[in-house]
Amino acid sequence: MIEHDTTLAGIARSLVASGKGILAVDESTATCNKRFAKLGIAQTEEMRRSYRDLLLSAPGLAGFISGAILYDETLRQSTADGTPFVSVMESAGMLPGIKVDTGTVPLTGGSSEKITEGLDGLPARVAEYRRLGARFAKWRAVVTLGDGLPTQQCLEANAHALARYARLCQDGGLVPIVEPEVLMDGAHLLAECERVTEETLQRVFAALRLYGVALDAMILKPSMVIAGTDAAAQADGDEVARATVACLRRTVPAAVAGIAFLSGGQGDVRATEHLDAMNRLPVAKPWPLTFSYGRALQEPALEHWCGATDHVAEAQRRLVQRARCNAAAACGAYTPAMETEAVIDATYRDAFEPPAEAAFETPLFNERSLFRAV
Ligand code: 5MM
Repeated sequence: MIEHDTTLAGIARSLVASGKGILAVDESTATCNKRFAKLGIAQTEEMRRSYRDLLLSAPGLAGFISGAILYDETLRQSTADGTPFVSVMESAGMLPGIKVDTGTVPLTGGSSEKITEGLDGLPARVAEYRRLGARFAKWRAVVTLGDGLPTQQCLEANAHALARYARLCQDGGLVPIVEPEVLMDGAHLLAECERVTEETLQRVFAALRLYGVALDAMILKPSMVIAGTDAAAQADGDEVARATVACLRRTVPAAVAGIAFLSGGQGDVRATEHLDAMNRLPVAKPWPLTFSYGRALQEPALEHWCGATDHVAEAQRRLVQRARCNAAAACGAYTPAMETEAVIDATYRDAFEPPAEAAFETPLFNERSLFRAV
């Protein structure tokens, strides 16, 4: 029998285990309905349940996915035969997670910047989610780039909310995923995204320290350093990889259990290529670099399914295909040929061959600097 490390640090390590990543299925009802509406899928609780059933029950998914982040509604739902999703995940070896923020609102009256809410009553919700089977949580803050943006108030308020959320989760027995997303919307160049991402992460880690969050029992979910969607020039994959890893090396302590990127609206294959390029870089990365994608994992499956029962098996295959490509990218072992190869079985990931060990530079952070031991 396999012994699992059920400490918070052990759960955090399992989530970023080699060759695995996290599936984000935590779209709120409004977001899920918006995606369904675009494809002409009925926006009902039963259709949302059927869709999440398709995803979480996909054969072979657990070979590449360590855990899935769910929304409140989904955490309480079951498969068509009445088996709770939480049980389905546990039996397959995937950890159930839960989004605990309640969404964003304007930072101040008339502001175009956002603050994330959900701290009120959080300890009681954490306790309930834990009873329901959740083992980790997620909170997303958003940072908008633009003329005079982001403001100091936005960065500071969101950093403190993220840190307080993370501490409350650890106190209540959930591993926090800390997600500060620098949005891709806008015409900013890569260098501007890098400057803002660095400042955002510096403030987030200062706040995490202030709140005594144990770094080895948390996961960072950042956006990649990338030019805005409307930028005059888009950086290539190698530039994105170098800028992102350099920014993380300047800001993220080595003690953090792992880094699992969001995809943020990048195309699915592009998100895979960027993750792969980062893992191939011959520089020291003191944390595992993996994925916690939503759209970049789900889109091919959702677009094929479109609500049709007889499309379920192929939609599941498309999800597992994307999961497999990203799991390979998390080892720096993705190849474009994988896009068309059949997924043989869940153990196929054992065949990933990471690139030959390069002569790594001296790590920037080679000491474990835990803020707090759990
Ligand atoms: C940034 O969005 C998160 C990651 O998904 P992508 O890889 O698609 O960028 C995602 O987990 C997001 O937080 C959830 O979808 C919840 O979104 P809403 O808007 O419903 O709170």
